[in-house]
Amino acid sequence: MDRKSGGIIAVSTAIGRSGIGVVRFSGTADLAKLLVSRMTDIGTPRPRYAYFTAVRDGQGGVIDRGVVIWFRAPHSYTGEDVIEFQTHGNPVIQNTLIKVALEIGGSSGLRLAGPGEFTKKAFLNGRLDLAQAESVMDLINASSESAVRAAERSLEGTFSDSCQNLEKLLIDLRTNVEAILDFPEEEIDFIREGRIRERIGEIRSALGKLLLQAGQGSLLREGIVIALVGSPNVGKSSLLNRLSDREVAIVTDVPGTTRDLVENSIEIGGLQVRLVDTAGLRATDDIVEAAGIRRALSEVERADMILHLVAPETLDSAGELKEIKGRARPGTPVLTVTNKIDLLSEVPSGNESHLYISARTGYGIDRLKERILASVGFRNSVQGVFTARRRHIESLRHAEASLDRAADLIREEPCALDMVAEELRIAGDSFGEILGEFSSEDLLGRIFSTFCIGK
Ligand SMILES: Nc1nc2c(ncn2[C@@H]2O[C@H](COP(=O)(O)OP(=O)(O)OP(=O)(O)O)[C@@H](O)[C@H]2O)c(=O)[nH]1
Ligand SMILES: [Mg+2]
Repeated sequence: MDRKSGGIIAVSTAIGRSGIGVVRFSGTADLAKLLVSRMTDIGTPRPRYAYFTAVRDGQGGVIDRGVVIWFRAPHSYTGEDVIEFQTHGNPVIQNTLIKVALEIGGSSGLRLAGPGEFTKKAFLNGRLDLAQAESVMDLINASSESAVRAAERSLEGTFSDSCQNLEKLLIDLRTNVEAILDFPEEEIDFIREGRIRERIGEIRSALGKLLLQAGQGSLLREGIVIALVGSPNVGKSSLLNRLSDREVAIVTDVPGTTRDLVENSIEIGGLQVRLVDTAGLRATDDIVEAAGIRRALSEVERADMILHLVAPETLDSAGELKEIKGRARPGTPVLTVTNKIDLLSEVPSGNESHLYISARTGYGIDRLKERILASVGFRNSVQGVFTARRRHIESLRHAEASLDRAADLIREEPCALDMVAEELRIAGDSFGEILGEFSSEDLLGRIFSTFCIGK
């Protein structure tokens, strides 16, 4: 436990005026007792009892009246002694309360909490693993009901349990392989080798399922960014407006209307999508337009998906498409969309990577939405989705790659069992990284700095 600091304190509810506001303290039992005795009328409180009391300024004056609860270590959110001061939700009251607490406890090491510090303590004291700690913030930030449910499942430990299970299976298997290595005099028979191969296969397929769920969870949590790019006047801004159901961007028949990036967030079938409309791509001497085009191209590099818009009259769409694909991150889906199809007498049928729409009439828009979801692999129907982060997906992919190498190695003749064991170890470590069994201060810093203060 973090004994060096006496404790931390912060406002845990949203800053502003509200019916109730909570100031939370976490720290040593001594400091908790000191604060309760100087700042409340409770005397010696029973843990987890809600006391209605005056909250005092240390000189006997009353700051406010409210409910104070004391959670004794280790039965608290952080695993330390925690006090919740539930007063009226007024920043002046809360700041006064904190100022008084700091005056009383400052010499015992009480200080203001940093972002996510309560949750970091909970992690360091073993109340949560790292994946669960991350899901606390995901739960607070979730912007749809499915995202809330997914974050809740992660916090409950659904994701962590699966990771722990796979980690354990990998350790067991590696122990087996190492046992064979330790007794080289005993011939390795097919049966054992065949069994190892089988078990690698089993773990691999469980991991595949976990990756699918985690991928959905990560999409739910993070959403995607879609860039609308193409020549001037093809209807990029019109499509942005159509998908947004309102006039977000200016539309005119003057080529080069859009110059800056115009963004709007929408939801498609439960997926958060940030649409970015861009300046039409063309050679230009206009410095403002040229700056806009540079922004458009750098948006192509950032986007998770690109809609390459063309119009029936567009001449060189192949060259443009090549440039776009060259700039996009590898693996980014690029969908070509021919707009203004209402101008044609006959509508081509299109295929997986080429759709025909009319931003004006709305033709093909539903199909476009379906294609968007399919291209990024989003299926709202996957069961038991939990939130996951890119960091988790990366670790799972590492584990997957190691398992695939192990599966290849075991098929070779003669079989290098020591290398199989090593790949199994690497795969197992990937799960340890997700759960935070060994994590650098650096990683922890990065994770918790994105939290809000008071959580
Ligand atoms: N007939 C028809 N006209 C369209 C359609 N979509 C857009 N337009 C027209 O095409 C012109 C250009 O539309 P914009 O949405 O401004 O095109 P843009 O690609 O954003 O153009 P820039 O911002 O200049 O790059 C406008 O006059 C629109 O009304 C469509 O589906 N059918
Ligand atoms: Mg435009």
